[in-house]
Amino acid sequence: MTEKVEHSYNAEDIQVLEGLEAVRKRPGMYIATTSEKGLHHLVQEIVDNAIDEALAGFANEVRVTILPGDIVSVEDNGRGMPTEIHEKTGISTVETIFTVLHAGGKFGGGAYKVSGGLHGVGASVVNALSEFLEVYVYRDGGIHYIRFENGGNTVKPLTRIGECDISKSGSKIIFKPDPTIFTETTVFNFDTLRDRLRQMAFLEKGIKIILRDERLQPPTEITFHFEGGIKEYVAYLNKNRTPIQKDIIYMEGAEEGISAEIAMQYNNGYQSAIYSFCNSINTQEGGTHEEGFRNALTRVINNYAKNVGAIKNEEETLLGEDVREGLTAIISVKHPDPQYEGQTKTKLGNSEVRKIVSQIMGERLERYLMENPDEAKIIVEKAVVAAKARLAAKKARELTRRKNALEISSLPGKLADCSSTDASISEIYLVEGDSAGGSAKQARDSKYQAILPLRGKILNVEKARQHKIFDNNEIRSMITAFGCGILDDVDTSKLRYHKIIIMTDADVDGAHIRTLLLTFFYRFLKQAIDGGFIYIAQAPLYKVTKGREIRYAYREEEMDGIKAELGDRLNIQRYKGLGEMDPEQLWETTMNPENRTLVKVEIEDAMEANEIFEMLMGEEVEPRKNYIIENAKFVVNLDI
Ligand code: 28F
Repeated sequence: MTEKVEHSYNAEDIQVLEGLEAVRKRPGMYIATTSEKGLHHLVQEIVDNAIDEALAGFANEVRVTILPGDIVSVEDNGRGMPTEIHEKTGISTVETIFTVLHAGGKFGGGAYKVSGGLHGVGASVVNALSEFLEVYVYRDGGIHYIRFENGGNTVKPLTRIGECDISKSGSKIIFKPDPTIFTETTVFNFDTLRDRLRQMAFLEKGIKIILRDERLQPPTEITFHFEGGIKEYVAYLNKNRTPIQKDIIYMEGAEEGISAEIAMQYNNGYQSAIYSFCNSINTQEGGTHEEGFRNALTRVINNYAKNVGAIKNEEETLLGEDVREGLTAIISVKHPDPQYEGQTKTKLGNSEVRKIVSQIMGERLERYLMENPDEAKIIVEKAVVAAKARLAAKKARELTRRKNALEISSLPGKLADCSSTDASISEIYLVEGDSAGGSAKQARDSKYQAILPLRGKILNVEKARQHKIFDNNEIRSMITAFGCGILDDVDTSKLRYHKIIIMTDADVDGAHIRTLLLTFFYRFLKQAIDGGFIYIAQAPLYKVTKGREIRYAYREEEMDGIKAELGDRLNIQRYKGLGEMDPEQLWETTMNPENRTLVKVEIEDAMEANEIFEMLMGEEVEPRKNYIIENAKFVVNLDI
């Protein structure tokens, strides 16, 4: 129950209440979703305001604390929000910031507002979507406090509630997201907050960010503080890789109020991990800063390679993919008025940035190569070897194409195709092993279900140069069967099946094959993942029978329920592999669209996916071992 607050409501105030009411009515207009991702966006918004106070030069520490009861607290040691009362409205600045949409705006001093995932919806949206929100301002030796409830209703105007040391200043916000809005979950995920806060600390060098979790005793606390900024970020990313350069190349510059900094270091792998940011937003879809970076990198390394005679003719010119092989890089730009484009608004569109980044790179990288001939030699040699491998594979491919030029580009022999040519209803099952493949061919509905049996292990493309894959029959069969090309030439409108379903045994080998396939899709057919065409079939783990009653369990945790339902004296069969099921059962449990469960493969965070594939499938054993040890506790019933 909120006590009636006595002060005059004028037209502007009415607009204020409508503002927050509108947010509660259509939260999706202000934060992309009210799912777990949207829940964490709220924290992001408040943290961004604290980071902005640091970027303005008045704070150097941000503390985020997760409290019991799905409550979070964010505080900074900045100036503390202004506490004066607006003489006209009788409303304090603080109350305005939290009750008027987009009232936060840019702070003085020309600092950039880092905007959260949704580009700075502001503190008032967080308030509108919170069951309660409290603000403590430490300023001028006083502690000022205001509390809002049920989506931003002021319970008590800003009041001076106590004294603090004159030297202490800052803002602290405590809020509890509203469970009637965040119906999926209101539980904060420590790892999600940790990863984003670590990233912010790398991107905003010098700011100390502390994350504390008080939900369990003893509390856990982690501090991020990187004076080296994005140089330390590259070192952190390369800890899962083997650097081939002793130092990390760092370049920075600014022009027309736009600043850019780049850090890069080559490793001995074949994958590139190039991540770009604008005002601390991870521009996953790239944009003009990444284009400027790529253009300059290719230009500068080609020029240097020609000058030192590492490449002698046009044909040996290095392509972008050659100079990006094994490169880890962070590109971070600050822009006062960023334009975001793309499907998820994470592609930077400002055209002037391309030239600025390209110029900074052009000058600084060229100078670095001239001043560090040993490092330059390593970099150029790696690119030249990559180019030679590419050319050799191209010739090999042309040869194979010329050899069977007389044959039509035949579909792989092992493919049991479906009769329908309508891709939108057609499915292809990638089945592990010939026995399961055989039973899948019998089980399927051949009108729209094709089967491609895969023999043995698929090549681990993570550890191979792109062109190596053409030597692998399994991969070639899949590429031919899908019909949509690979890498940059993928055209999903040519995809012959709109469902590519991975169906492997529910054992360790099956999991390995599935991971190898996912690595192939991620590295060579990412558009098929982004387009939602890749699925994983869910085969049952157990068949439970009692008399004529049959139940299938797809996960361990379903067994208790089934046992409770059927009682004791049950016959329980543990399926070791798909081959143990007869075609009838395989159809009923795993392939029949009426009963089957398919898991769609989706990539929520491109950067996280890239790092996970590198760690799971890449050269380095140590990171994989650590990951397994760290996560072994989550593995249930591992049958070796
Ligand atoms: C826990 C989250 O939100 N910190 C903030 C400040 C400081 C000032 C400020 C904020 C209204 C529109 C200017 C103080 N003194 N942490 C935070 N710290 N907002 S939010 O001003 C907001 C004004 O823009 C501040 C002098 N100038 C600005």
